[in-house]
Amino acid sequence: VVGGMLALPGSHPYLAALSLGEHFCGGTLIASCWVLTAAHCLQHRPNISHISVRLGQTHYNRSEQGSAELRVQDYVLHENYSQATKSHDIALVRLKAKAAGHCAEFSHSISPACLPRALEPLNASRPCEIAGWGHLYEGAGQLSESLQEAVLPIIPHEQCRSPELHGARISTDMLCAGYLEGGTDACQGDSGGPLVCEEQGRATLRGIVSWGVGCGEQDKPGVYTNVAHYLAWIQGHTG
Ligand code: 4AZ
Repeated sequence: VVGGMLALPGSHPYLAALSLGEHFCGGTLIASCWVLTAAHCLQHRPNISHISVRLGQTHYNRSEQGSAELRVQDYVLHENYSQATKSHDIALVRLKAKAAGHCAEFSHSISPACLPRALEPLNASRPCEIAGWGHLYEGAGQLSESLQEAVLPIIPHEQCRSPELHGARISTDMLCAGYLEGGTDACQGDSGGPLVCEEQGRATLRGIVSWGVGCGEQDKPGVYTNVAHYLAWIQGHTG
C-alpha cells in the first residue's frame, strides 16, 4: 500500500496472507473454509501443498498471538480469467478442514467479510478501504513488514473508462478506487487482497486488488475485480 497508514492488530480480521515460502498475495476470508483472491495470484498454478494461508496477522510472516496458519485443500481460478486483459481476475481457495466443514476458527482477530447482497448497488459516496503488505512505493522491491491500510473512494465507472484514466480496459467486471491526484493506492504484493466497504454496519467485500498502472500515480486509480458481479460464480463453487 502506497500512502497508507499502519494497521492495528484486529483491524482487518478477514485479511489473509498467501505464502509460497514467502508472501505472494493477499486474500479475503469469506467463510470458515473459503478465501477469495485474484486469479492472477494463482495463474502459474502453484502446488497446493506449497501454499500456506495465514489469518489474523499484522506481520506478514511472523507467528503472532491470535493468528492461524492453514493449509490449502484446493483452489479454482475463474474459467474465463484472461492474463492479457485481467478480466475475471477472481479465484477461490478452499482451506483444509480441521474437523468436518470447519477450517478457520473465528475470533477477535479472525472473522470473515460479508459478500454484497445481489443487486445491492455500491454506494459510491462512502469510502472503502484496502489493507496489505505490498510495496510502500512504486518499485520498492520489497514488501512492507507491517500491515498497511488506506481509505479509498470509489471512482464512478464512466469516469474510470475515460481516456484520461484507464479507458476501454475497464470492463463492468472491474471497479476503480483511489484518488485522481494519486498518492494513495494498492501496489505490488497487495494483489488478491480486499477492498472492503462498510454497508449497514458490516464489512462488505466489494473488490479484489487486481491491477494498476504503477502505484499512486495521478489519474491512474487502482483497479479491482467487482465482487458483486461474481456472486453466482462464488455460490456455484462454494455451495
Ligand atoms: C501488482 O503488481 C499491482 N496500483 C497491484 C495493484 C496495483 C498496481 C500493481 C494498483 O500486483
